[in-house]
Amino acid sequence: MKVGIFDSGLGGLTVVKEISKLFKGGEIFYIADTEYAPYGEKSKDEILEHSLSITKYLIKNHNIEALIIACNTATSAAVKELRMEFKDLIVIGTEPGIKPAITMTKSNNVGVLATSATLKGQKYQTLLNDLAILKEIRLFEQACPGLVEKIENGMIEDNKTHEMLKSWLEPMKKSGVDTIVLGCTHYPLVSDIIKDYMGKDINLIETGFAIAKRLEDLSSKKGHINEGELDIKLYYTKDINLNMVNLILDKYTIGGKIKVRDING
Ligand code: DGN
Repeated sequence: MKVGIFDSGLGGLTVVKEISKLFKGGEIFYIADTEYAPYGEKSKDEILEHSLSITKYLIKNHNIEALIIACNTATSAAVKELRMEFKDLIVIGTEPGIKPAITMTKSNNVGVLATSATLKGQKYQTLLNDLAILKEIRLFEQACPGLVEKIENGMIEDNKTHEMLKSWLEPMKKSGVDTIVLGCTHYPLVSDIIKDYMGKDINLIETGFAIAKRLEDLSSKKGHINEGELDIKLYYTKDINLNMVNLILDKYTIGGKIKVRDING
């Protein structure tokens, strides 16, 4: 099966890592939309426009049967519209990991780190309204402006990045938060810093596993034979920090062959 995946940049590779554990023998076309990154502070309409054009490109040029929106921000802005527009396509979005966080927390204090667009988005707000149980949970929502840019620029170990994270996490630490939702697919790339500051017992909820499981289930229903090597092609729309790509590939064992290329080249 041919599967398209997109994110504003490299964050979606944290999702590909999980997919490569469960989904075998398919072809993955990953678009890192670096020309328009970051999505986090853009309007819903702008994000929707980019999401539509990437999906059209993936269908026309790569004949994809499934699309994964490996980005919380784009899921929030566009998943409904993409499902309506491309009815024959399997469309899998990134769900905020609030439900698993509620199951895991013992202190009932849960942190959510995400982009401003995700936190303001209707999808996230509706989820909170639906979860009446949240009345017993203290939620610490924190937008992280600038963090995606730091990660994309390979500045994870920069002092400023540590300082930013520390200032966002401090109120959570003081209030006994024991579970944090990483509500942006880039953030697992800074999970070591978060653990250093919050302590090794902190529960960090990533969203990649749930996506991988959904792809495994839906693709098998479509007759996909789940065996053999995974073939991954990563296309970037403007430029990409190759050091960062290599760092991610070194840190994570992504099963399969990966080729990185310019979408126009
Ligand atoms: N990885 C994207 C997400 O999950 O929201 C980052 C969005 C952005 O570009 N800021």
